[in-house]
Amino acid sequence: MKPVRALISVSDKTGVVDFAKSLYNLGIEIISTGGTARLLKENGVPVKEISELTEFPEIMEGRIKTLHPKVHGGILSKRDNPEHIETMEDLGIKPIDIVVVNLYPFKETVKSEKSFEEIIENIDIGGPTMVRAAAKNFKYVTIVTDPSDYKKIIEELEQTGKISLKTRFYLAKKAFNLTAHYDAVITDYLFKVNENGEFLTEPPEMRNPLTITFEKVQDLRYGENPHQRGAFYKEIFIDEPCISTAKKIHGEKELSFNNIYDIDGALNLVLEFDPNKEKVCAIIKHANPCGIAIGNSASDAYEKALKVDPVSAFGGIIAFNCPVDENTAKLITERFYECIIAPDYSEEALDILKTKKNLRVLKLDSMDKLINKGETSPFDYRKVVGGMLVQDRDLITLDPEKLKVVTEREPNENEWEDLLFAFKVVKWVKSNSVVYAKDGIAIGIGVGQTSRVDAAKCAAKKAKEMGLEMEGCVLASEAFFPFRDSVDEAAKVGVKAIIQPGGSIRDEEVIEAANEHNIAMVFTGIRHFRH
Ligand code: 93A
Repeated sequence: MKPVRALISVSDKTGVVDFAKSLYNLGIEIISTGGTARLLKENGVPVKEISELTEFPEIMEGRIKTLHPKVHGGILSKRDNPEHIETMEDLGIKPIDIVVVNLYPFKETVKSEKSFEEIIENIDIGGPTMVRAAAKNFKYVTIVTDPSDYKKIIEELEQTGKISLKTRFYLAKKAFNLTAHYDAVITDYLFKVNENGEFLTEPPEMRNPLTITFEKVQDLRYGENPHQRGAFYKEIFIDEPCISTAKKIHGEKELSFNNIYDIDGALNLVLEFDPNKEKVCAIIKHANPCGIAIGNSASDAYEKALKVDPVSAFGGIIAFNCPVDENTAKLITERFYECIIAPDYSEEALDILKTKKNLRVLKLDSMDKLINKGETSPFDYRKVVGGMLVQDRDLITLDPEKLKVVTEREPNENEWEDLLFAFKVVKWVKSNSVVYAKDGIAIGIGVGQTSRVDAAKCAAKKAKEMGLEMEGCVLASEAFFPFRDSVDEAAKVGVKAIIQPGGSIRDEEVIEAANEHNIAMVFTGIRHFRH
């Protein structure tokens, strides 16, 4: 059927004037609400005000504009149902064939930090009601919610004089997608604030369904492998320093699925360290560090991190918790890396990094949030086939007061520093993991082994191969030692202090081993499995 009447009510007014003009030129009557009607009239499009159709004024500051049986009857009626036709004739309801609506900008209002009252006012009621009604009645009605569809609609009308059922069904699906997402965003926000609109400091409830909303940032060339599709979504209300808040300031190639995953691993790691206290550089491969060190400058930290495993560093991701200067940039461009991420770059550093066409340079925008411990993404999701595991993120940090020395020997001051550094590092290494550290450098990193003792052996083997001096180093283990074997291995390579959660049924045997080797051992009481 040829459409005769369109109702246009849009907050995002992009392209609406041309669209309405074209509809009008095709002989379609235009009905519109306050602001939309005004804009169309100003641009010479003949428009009927909604109040003319409803014979009822827009009231309560526009809260009630289209919530009227003459609007909803016009949208929801079955055009071939005699009873509906009779009701329409009796009550003077006119059919509305095309509904063009997009909603109050709720998300944008939250993000622009407006008052709570204004945010609540931007919960659209009349808009979603029309969108859902029109989408439900797709058999007869066309619902247009996305300005990027305007062109397609006009083309179809010009070519065929009507909108096909196929197009109407496609648009109806988009419409329900919009209202479902819109309500999810409102729910996400409301569960993050209290009744006065202040953000909660605790993570929200794990509700069913989950109330966290995401929006697509970009489609990716492919997923983890070329035969898998991939896309990157960001959480809508999160602003902490993370890959989704980082800005790419150089690099021709798009970030890949694996790049984004690795950058996330890198960030988790370097953001453990307060940039006001220590400068840290981490080099990441397959989401695990192959080098990390504290330095007295960015370049010092980088050079020390690189020493740990320059072979694995090839094609890796480098992350800093501090600004990158010219000297550091020079050193970095001597080798091949995929991406670099840091809170800032000096102008000179950026010029140097830009000479590498394919090096993606990312800048973290919200380091202040880290320092102030601002809004954080509450959950960690792990997909399993047919379901999803959800847990709180592992954001716990060590309380130095609660650390317990369980051996005869106490760590000395340097060892303490290395122990705390190593335990922060091991937290972000895939389990089973063991990290050896000396003078602020993770000299041996044992990654993702199926036994702890193998993690200890691998890390030591690598450190030796790289010619790194292990005598006097410390060891961190992300979970307890089930047996004394790892302690015996540690003793062989010159470990003088160990940090681990404790809590094994064989803790006594493990402590005895440490005492035998005159190794100091600290229990943290906190485990950091990372699968
Ligand atoms: O305040 S509402 O919830 N009540 C309504 O009856 C209503 N009808 C349309 N919001 C309502 N709308 C929304 O107004 C639309 O969804 C659209 O986003 C906006 C367009 O208003 P205007 O034409 O005055 O700019």
